[in-house]
Amino acid sequence: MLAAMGAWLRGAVHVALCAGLAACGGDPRPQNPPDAPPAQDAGTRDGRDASALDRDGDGVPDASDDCPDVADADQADADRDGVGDACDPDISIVDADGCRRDGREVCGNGTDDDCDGTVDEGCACDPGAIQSCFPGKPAQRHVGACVDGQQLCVGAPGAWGDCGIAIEPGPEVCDGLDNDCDGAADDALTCDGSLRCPAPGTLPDARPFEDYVLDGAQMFAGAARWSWTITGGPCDRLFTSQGRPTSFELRGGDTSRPTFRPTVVGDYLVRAAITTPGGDRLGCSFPLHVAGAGLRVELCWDTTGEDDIDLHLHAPRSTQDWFSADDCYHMNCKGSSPQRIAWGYPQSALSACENGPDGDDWRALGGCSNPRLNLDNIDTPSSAELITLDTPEDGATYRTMASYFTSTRSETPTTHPITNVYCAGHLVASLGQFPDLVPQFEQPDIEPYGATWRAADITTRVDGRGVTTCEVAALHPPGQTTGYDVRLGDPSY
Ligand SMILES: [Ca+2]
Ligand SMILES: [Ca+2]
Ligand SMILES: [Ca+2]
Ligand SMILES: [Ca+2]
Repeated sequence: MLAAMGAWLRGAVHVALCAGLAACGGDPRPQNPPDAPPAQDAGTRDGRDASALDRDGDGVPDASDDCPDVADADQADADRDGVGDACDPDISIVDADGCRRDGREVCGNGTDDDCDGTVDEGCACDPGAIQSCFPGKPAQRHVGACVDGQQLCVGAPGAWGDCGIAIEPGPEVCDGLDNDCDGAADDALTCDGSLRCPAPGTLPDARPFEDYVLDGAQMFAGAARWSWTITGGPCDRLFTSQGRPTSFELRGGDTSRPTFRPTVVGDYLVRAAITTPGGDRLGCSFPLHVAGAGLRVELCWDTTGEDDIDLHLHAPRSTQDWFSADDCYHMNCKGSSPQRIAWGYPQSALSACENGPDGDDWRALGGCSNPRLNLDNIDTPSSAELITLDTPEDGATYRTMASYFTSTRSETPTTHPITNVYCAGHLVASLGQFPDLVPQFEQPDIEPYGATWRAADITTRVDGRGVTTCEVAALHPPGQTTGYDVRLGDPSY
């Protein structure tokens, strides 16, 4: 999947480059090369002097600009053919590291095109959007052990934040991998082959609610002490920062064969630290993908275990109030719920849910409902809430909402919820993360519910192979273009 995303992103780079150049695939030569005789008519229809025109605004008049449609104030022309480097098809726009010679950062590609160490800086984005990114040199992206991270769009107007949980190029070490991402594994080293770390994309995917054994013996066969750590998505990072348990389990983290058991899909980063009896310290870092079709919405908050916040997902083509049959929530969407929603979606195979909470109830129902509330914080304290819809419709829009039900704290309690949207196993949006916290999300004891946060409208597209992609539109207070739509005691859609 990472490879597929890489191909997609490389495609995006190409499109963006073409959009940025005057004549991708056409004749890039300037209309008036610098050595051409002056045009007969130097005037324009509005009477201005054509010699003063400067279409790309780089300070060099078009008549003498070696790239009149691409800003290149320095007029660099390495091969001296009269066509500036910035638009010359004879010269690659990028150097050997993949860095752009014109110093331009191309937006929306998750690549550090200008090689200044930050990715897509100065680019507009929708707050809460997530994109794959790579903080190393562009030529190292998707090469060897290098793996993309993710960056979150924050603030208003939005700007891309740090590119987190990527695997960046590092010094070459004996591990069977290409650590410096130059295309050759263990190059310039003499290795005995005792350490073999998994290359990106070579491990089978994990699945929610299923045990996944990480086999250290495949990496290092000798006697050793082991220590494993796994970094998960936004909710797990929130829980970890607060010293709370994560949504996933890692059993036997000090053995050579630990078991990982995730609840939510997405990209995880696994690290194994190995200490040999002689005191040598070895290590492997690699991505592990937890796969899952369709749409998943996850909700967590910073006071989990003390406050009961409930996740809701609304049926498409309906504006019925929340807490109705058109709302998937704890009263009708769990295996053990007293009522059962009927949105007309087929059940998924039992294996998709029977190993999670309410397993006996799902088995009694003969399958996993769609959508379903897989995780309810009231049953699984200290975890996130999760709604799964394996079979979303093509072109349907689902609204997600968080409702502050109750708190064990005595004062008017405030909390900070995060809503994450995953499509086809990939995190595509995360709303409410620091520093864009949801304000005034509190429980002032308004019956029958306190604050409600309508987080996003998610429109799903399902292609001919059944693969879901999503467009996530964050919701704002009525009549506003920024901020969070938080209301008190209001069940309306
Ligand atoms: Ca940059
Ligand atoms: Ca870029
Ligand atoms: Ca190498
Ligand atoms: Ca290596």
